Amino acid sequence: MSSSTWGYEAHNGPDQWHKSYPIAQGDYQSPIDIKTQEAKHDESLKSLSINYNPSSIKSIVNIGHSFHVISEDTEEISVVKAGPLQASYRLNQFHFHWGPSNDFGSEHTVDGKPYAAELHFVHWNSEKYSSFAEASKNLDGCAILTVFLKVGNAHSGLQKVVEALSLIKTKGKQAAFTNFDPSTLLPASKDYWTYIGSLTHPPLLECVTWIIFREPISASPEQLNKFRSLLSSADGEKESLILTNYRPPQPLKDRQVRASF
Ligand code: B30
Ligand code: ZN
Repeated sequence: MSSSTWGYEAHNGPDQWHKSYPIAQGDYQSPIDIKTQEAKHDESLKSLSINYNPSSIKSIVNIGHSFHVISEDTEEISVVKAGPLQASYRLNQFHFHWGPSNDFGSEHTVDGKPYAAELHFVHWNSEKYSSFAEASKNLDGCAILTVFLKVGNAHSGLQKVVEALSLIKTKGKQAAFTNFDPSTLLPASKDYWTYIGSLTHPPLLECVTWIIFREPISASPEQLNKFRSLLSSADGEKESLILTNYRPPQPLKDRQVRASF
């Protein structure tokens, strides 16, 4: 399997990735199942400082296995710091993971239970490194804020994202997506679990401080269904839908999940 052909199907999916990316079987892989009774409350965990700036959000792009909403490094940056973090981490993009139905599709699970989908706000340590690519080669390089999506009422912030999907139906398509406030997608409670892990798809680098909000946000079945209307094929190619793009939980090994609450 060459680096450009990994995916989420049986022949190139998560169970095959280790052949091209041996780190897939490493000691710090993500996602994991969060066993709530084994997570240890840590008094020293501070509350998070999230400073998202709507003017840092610039575009939305179909990358074939998912779509990204891109935050650009201008003078108006979006950052997260404090909590378990020792530096300020800059927002690079956010994206979602989903499954073939709304019954499952999250990457992390809680006490063995999946959510319908999972949102990742991807940040990199801009105090120590000069790009996401450089940061991702280091254990303290990345911080990913994670929000679970459960089936329920439609979400007004998510609706703006969902409505933009019709502009990027095929792989490689990009559209302007501006003046969106990412913090509208955060839950009310900022209680979180945290642990050290990896990017959840190739290159699977072990660079991530994961920060996972306990409280999910709601999304309607119609909003979730729209994720599965995107195509993994480019214009002019045989049409194929992005029906699933989650990696299942990996062994916790010698790691501890800490809780802020
Ligand atoms: S995740 O949040 O752990 N699912 C990457 C970033 C975040 C995650 C997984 C992977 C990543 O950066 N991968 C390598 C480069 N990317 C470009 C990118 O900007 O972010 C290529 C890609 O997907 O195919 Cu994502
Ligand atoms: Zn992700």
